[in-house]
Amino acid sequence: MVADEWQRWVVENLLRGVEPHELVTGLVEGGAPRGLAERTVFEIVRSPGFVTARDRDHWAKRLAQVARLLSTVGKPSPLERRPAPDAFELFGRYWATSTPAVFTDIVSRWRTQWTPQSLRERFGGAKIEACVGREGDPRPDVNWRAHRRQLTLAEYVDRMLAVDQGNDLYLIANNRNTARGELRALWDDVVLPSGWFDAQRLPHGSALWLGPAGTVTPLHHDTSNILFCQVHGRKRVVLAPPWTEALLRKAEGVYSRMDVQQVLDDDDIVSFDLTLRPGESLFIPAGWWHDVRALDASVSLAINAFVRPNSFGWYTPGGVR
Ligand SMILES: O=C(O)CCC(=O)C(=O)O
Repeated sequence: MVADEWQRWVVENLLRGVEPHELVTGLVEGGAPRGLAERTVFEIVRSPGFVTARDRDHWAKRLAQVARLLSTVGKPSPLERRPAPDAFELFGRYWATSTPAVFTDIVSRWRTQWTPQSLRERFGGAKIEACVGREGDPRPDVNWRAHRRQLTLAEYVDRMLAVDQGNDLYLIANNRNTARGELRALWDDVVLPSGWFDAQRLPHGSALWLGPAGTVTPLHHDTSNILFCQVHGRKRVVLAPPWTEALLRKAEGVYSRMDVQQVLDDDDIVSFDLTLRPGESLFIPAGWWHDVRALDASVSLAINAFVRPNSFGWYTPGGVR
């Protein structure tokens, strides 16, 4: 056999579809005696390892073609901003086609429009969990457990309002505050379109996001569809479809190591760059990549307790080894 790097060269070219006899010629031109070159290519082509790798490679290429087809044929038209559809249209037109959209009239139906101050007034004494000390950590969302602190909502809101701009403290989904008994009364305010959600599961199937201007949740995907309700302040959201190859290549866990600016600058990547204003709700289908930055002090409620089966925990392209 020739040196390892030449063997890899043979395998890579075979997988690209180059004919074995051309590879023999290539090895000979690279200095290998013809007999050795022929034996090397012949043994690689017949080896069980290569046969398995070729099968896997075919499968990956087929899936890559599906992704490419979706990226081109399935290029979404501009993101829709519209009043909330009925449940039939939500599930048929947006959910079933993995299409994000902004619904403009959901939060306005709530009995109270939450602000950080009004939450403090009503629930100031409630014990909550938040993440603090995030700025010293390059990956605070991955390492969120290390940043957990118990404090009262009043303490948290005071700290948050003392900050003009920053990503140091943030009350995030993983803090799981919506199911806390002391905050249960929040649910009395929330009025949702009929037939979309299972009311029983709302407290556990939702997440309160509360933080100053400047919080950043980097590019990631969820493993369920969510309705992201922006209650107070604005957030900038960049969205890209699950089948975006460049993001998939850099997937790690539920995150992608690709920089959001690169996504926006790359003309081959379909993306939406939107400002979610107070009162607007963004439907984010499972798997859609999103990067979220608060432009103002912000209160958001993300809900995934839909009436349809909505748990796709198996969807972890960034976990594939
Ligand atoms: O608001 C944020 O910072 C992030 C929200 C988000 O990414 C989510 O709910 O999945």
